[in-house]
Amino acid sequence: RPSSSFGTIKLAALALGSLGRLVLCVCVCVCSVRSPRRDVLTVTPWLAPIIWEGTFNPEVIDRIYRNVNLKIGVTVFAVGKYIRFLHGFLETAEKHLLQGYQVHYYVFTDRPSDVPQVELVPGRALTAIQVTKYARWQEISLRRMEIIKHTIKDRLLQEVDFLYCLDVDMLFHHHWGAEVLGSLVAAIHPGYYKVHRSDFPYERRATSTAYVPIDQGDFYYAGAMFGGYVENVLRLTEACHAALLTDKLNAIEAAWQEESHLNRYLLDRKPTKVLSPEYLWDDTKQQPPELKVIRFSTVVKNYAEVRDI
Ligand SMILES: [Mn+2]
Repeated sequence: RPSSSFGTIKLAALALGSLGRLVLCVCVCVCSVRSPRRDVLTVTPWLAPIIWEGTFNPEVIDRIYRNVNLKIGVTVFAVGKYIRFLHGFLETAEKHLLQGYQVHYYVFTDRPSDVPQVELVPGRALTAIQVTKYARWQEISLRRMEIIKHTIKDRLLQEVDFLYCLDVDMLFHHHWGAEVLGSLVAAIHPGYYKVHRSDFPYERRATSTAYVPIDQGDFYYAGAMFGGYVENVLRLTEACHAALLTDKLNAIEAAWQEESHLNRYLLDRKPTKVLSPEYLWDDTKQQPPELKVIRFSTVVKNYAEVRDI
């Protein structure tokens, strides 16, 4: 409790003269690190930080990461009607996503010529990569892991240090910075951060490779964001793609497709950093008091209309 005892120690230090000033100096150094949030969980049982507003100092973080020439890749899928979300995504990303860092967007789309012209901050780049449009949105979801995996092997291992795979039907509203950088990073799904794990929408059929028994699970992670070192994202996408293929051969589709497989994978390979729902919110939900900021959230849309590609 550094802050509560601080006043007493300060008085004692004044009374003690020069020795006291030394004590005071040590105390101030200790006091400059404040207790993190008490109203939310800020560390996982395996000691990975859970990132909430108030748990980090962006200036300290930038001093660590800014001058080491990091290259950060961001993938989005803008297939079929989802291309309409790309402009808002990019425009808000240029204001809030990893400002001051070298970010390279990789946009997977069936119509590269429709990728909007958004002015990028110097040092940032965008590459459109042609992909096939499939009839069902579930199929696109199934293909994402495969496409990311191939793209990492083809070029991203050479081009980026970190890779973050995001949904495109989202907008940035607030700082989404270098505090997200980590070895293997996932975000808690905004719908399930207060829910008991037995109520998580994991795949519950043992015949699926995404199966999670009712008494297991840490968090329910959102499929709309995963990232980390590019090598770790390669391992993740390889494992999820293999699991998706096995399920396909067995004619079973996990409850939430790639999100189910991502959750299964992260049960065995714990993320080294977990993002709170500030980093991935759902605008159809009311903002609860513990959510001090909404950094990135879904665009409210008509799912039936937009998924009918
Ligand atoms: Mn989405």
